[in-house]
Amino acid sequence: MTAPLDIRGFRLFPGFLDRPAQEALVVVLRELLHVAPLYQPVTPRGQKMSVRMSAAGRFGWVTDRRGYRYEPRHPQGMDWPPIPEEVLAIWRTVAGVARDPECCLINWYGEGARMGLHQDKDEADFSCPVVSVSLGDEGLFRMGNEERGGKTESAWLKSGDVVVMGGAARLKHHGVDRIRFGSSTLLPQGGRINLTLRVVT
Ligand SMILES: O=C(O)CCC(=O)C(=O)O
Repeated sequence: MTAPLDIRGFRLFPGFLDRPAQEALVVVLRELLHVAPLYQPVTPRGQKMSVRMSAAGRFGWVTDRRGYRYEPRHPQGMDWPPIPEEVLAIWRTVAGVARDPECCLINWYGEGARMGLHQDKDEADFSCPVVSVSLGDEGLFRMGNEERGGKTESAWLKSGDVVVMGGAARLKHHGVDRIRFGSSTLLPQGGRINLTLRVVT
């Protein structure tokens, strides 16, 4: 494993997954999304998010008119499927903590989808990082500060890249300004999948 790039405490591992590993992960995720389909979440203020979401693990992160929270079931009522072993293996290599993730949030970005700057702070234990895995089209990832506002830096995340948001970066704002739709051949219909692995309790 080559040394990660450090941007404001965000540790970027470019090309962490090679193409065969990315393809294998897509196969596993397709099966998973068959069991726990993507849905379009709504913010507490009632705005539809542009990404579609699902999850795996003991908990999924959800948002609706009742707020942001972790839930043990998909909005359609079924249990979330288990986090695939291939995904756990990534966490165990880079996370640097003894605990395994309890949530693998799955975000799917179609053409024009984005994610505003936000903090991941619905978890109980901030000593555990959030680990992100990117697949498919490139996404422009913006990294900011713990407080709102101030300078930010951006990096294009490519298919197979992994980012560890821990330590000084754990509560820093981050988001995805846009994707380069069609920039990758991994997903035949285009689009970007991002997994974020989280310890929840
Ligand atoms: O899509 C990404 O790269 C980031 C996703 C994210 O920020 C999140 O799920 O909290």
